Amino acid sequence: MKEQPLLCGLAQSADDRAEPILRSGNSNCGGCGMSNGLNMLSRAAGTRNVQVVIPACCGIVTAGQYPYSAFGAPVVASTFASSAAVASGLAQIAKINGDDTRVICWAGDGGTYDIGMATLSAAAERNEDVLYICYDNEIYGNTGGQRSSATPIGATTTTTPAGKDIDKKDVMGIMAAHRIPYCASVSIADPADGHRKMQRALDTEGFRFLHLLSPCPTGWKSEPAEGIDLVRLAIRSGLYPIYEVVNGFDYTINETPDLSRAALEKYFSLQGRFRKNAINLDQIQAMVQRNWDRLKLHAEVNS
Ligand SMILES: Cc1ncc(C[n+]2csc(CCOP(=O)(O)OP(=O)(O)O)c2C)c(N)n1
Ligand code: SF4
Ligand SMILES: [Mg+2]
Repeated sequence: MKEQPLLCGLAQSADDRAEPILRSGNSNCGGCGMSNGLNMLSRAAGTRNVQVVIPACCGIVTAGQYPYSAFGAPVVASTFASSAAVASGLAQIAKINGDDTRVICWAGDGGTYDIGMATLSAAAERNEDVLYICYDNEIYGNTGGQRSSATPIGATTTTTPAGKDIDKKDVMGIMAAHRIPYCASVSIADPADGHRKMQRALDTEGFRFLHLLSPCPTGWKSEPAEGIDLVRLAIRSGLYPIYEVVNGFDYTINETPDLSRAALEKYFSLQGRFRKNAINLDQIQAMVQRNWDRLKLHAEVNS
C-alpha cells in the first residue's frame, strides 16, 4: 500500500505549480511595491511548488474576498506573532514527506520588525528551512498608517504627526547577526539582481531572509507611478543599501551609492509623508554616511 504523506492541511497538487503566485485581479493599490515584489518572487520560483505563510498585513488582504483568491499558490493566513513558527512546521512536514515544496513567509515590516520578531529570531536560530521575505513599506499600512520600528526618521504617520524622531531599526543587521545561510536586501528597481537573489534564496537550504523596500503610495503620499524611481533614489542616496550576507560574516555590497545630496533631497520631496519642517537633511545625511562606513568595513574584512 502506498504510504500516505503527513497532512498539513494545505491542498497541494503533485504537479508543478502552473499559476503565478500573484494573479491579476488582486486588491493591492495601484503602484504598490508589494505587487512588484510578489511578481519578482513568482518569476524566480517558476513552476516550483511553494507554500506561503502570510500574517496580518496588506499581503493577506491582497487575495480578495472569499471564495476567490488572487494567490496562485497555497497560502496560510497566520497571526502576526506566529508566521515564522507556522512556516517552520510546514517546512518540517515537507521534509518528513520527502517533498521539495519551498516554504515562504511573506510579511510586512510590522509583522517582521515588531510583532513577529520573537518567532522570526527563534526560527532563524534553529536554521529552519524557511525563506522569510519582509516587504517593508515602513508603516502599519493595512490599519491606516501607524508608525512601526521600520518607519524612518522624519516620517509623519497617524501616530507620529510631527514626524518620527528616531531612525528605523537595522533589520538586516539583526538577521545577519543570526549567522543564517543567506540574507539580502533586494531592489525591486533591479529585476536582474532581484531575480538572482530570489533564486539563490529559494535554492539555499536553511533559514534565508530577504528585505524589500516596498513603496506604498497610500502611506507615503507619493505618486503610484514614481515608486520604482523612489527605490532608485533611496539606493543612490545611500538610504537603502543593497547587499548580501552569507553565514553572517561574508558581506558583499551589490550597488555602490553616490551618496548624493541631490538624490536625498529628491527622495524626500517626492513624498507627502515627509514635511519640510519634520526633517533635518544634515542629520539624515550624517546618519547615512555612518551606516555606509560601517557596512564598507564589514565588506572590506571579506576582501
Ligand atoms: C496582534 C495584532 N495586533 C494588531 C492587529 C491589527 N493589524 C492588522 S494588519 C496590521 C498592520 C500590519 O502592518 P505591516 O506588517 O507593516 O503590514 P502592512 O499592513 O504595512 O502591509 C495591524 C496592526 C492584528 N491583526 N493582530
Ligand atoms: S496600503 Fe500600501 S502596502 Fe497596502 S496595498 Fe496599498 S500601496 Fe500596497
Ligand atoms: Mg508595513
